[in-house]
Amino acid sequence: MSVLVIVIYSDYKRLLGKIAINKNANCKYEGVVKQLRYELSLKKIMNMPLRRIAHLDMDAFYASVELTRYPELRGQPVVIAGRDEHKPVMKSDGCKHFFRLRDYSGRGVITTATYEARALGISSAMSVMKAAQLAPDAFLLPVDFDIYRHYSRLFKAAVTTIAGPIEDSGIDEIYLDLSNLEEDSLTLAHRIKGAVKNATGLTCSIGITPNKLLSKICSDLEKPNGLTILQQSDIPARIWPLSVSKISGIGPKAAKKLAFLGITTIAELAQADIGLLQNHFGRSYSVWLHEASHGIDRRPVITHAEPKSISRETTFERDLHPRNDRLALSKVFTILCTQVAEDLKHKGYIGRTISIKLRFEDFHTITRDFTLTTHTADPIIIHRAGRECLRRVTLKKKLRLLGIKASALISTHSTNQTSTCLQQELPFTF
Ligand code: DCP
Ligand code: MG
Repeated sequence: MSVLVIVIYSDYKRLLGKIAINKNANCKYEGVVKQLRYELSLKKIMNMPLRRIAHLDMDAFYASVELTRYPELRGQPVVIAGRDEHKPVMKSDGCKHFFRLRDYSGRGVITTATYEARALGISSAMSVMKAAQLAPDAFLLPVDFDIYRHYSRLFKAAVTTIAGPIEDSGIDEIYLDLSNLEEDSLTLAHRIKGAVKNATGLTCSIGITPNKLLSKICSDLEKPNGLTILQQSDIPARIWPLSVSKISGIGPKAAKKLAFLGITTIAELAQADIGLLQNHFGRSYSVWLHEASHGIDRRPVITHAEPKSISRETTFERDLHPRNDRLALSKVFTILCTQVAEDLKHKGYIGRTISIKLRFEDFHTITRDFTLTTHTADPIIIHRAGRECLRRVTLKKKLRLLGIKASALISTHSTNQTSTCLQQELPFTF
């Protein structure tokens, strides 16, 4: 056995091939093969500089923000999903009346829920009506994006004071490259958590590992208020037992396809035959799947990413008919265009390609683009471009969703084009 190991270590890639050929003969060295595959992947990344990457994700973000203004709901099952009409009402005795899930009727979906509500089976993206069946007495609060954006800015600024520039990867999550900081990971994590708590009153969960892929998995392992610090060598024990769906980039469709191949855990994916994967997923995704399962991810933390597009969309309470509900539709269309224009101005961008997105009652979804001759953040020009897109769609079926997007963005800080394009009457290409 010891001789075998020496040989293997001298040329393990070739030997792995040989052992794999004998696989069907119930290879007695299966354990060694597994370990070697892992060693091989370790070797691949050993040539890379060792990094220390953190992923931070706020706990039950929208719900936790709401609890800062309604502290009397702490410890209760609370769901964030309602419309404005579900705002708490002040009663004559000075107490607030909160709505419950059983008061809701409509087609909305849940954005998030407190951990107490999750214990009752409620989760993000579940329909509110379904949640109401599970927990009719849970509290219901409407969504208020402005306050979530405010808290998002607060926690991101607080982290920056400790860890420097961040990669903004969503309203409640960021990546940090801690490689050049001197303090140990545990101390840094506690300082970051303290700064977030001071700035917002909220808790977050942090994963610290050699790369973004592993850190994203780890920030979720001990939620809420979690902290997971992991080395590459911890992968077999901590990562491999998890479901493949824990890997960001393996969505429900891919997970289902993998399950069909008998692969449900990351360990099974790590041991899967790459040829088999390629037959079902194509070459590049299979290589990525293989590397991801071995905890390999070379992506840098990008601290100055420019947004590719800015968009707004809305799902209607009931499906709207293009002709019979024309007034309501054009009102929503105007509001969306105005919101996109405001978002562009607020974030300091102007866009050149305007797109519409339509989802019909049968869930069929289409998009149409229109490219202007100059960049803009003007709601009227965005509206006209959007209407140009609409003219290219046959509108017969009822609509479920409408969206507007501005892309091909440039920053107004790097150009003085805004004033020029605002003066133009109709900057369309014909
Ligand atoms: N969100 C949403 N719709 C979804 C998922 C999330 O609107 N389907 C919103 C509400 C969440 C926020 O995005 O508060 C952040 O999403 P997360 O997935 O990080 O979920 P939470 O922060 O709510 O909970 P967790 O503690 O699991 O991170
Ligand atoms: Mg979160």
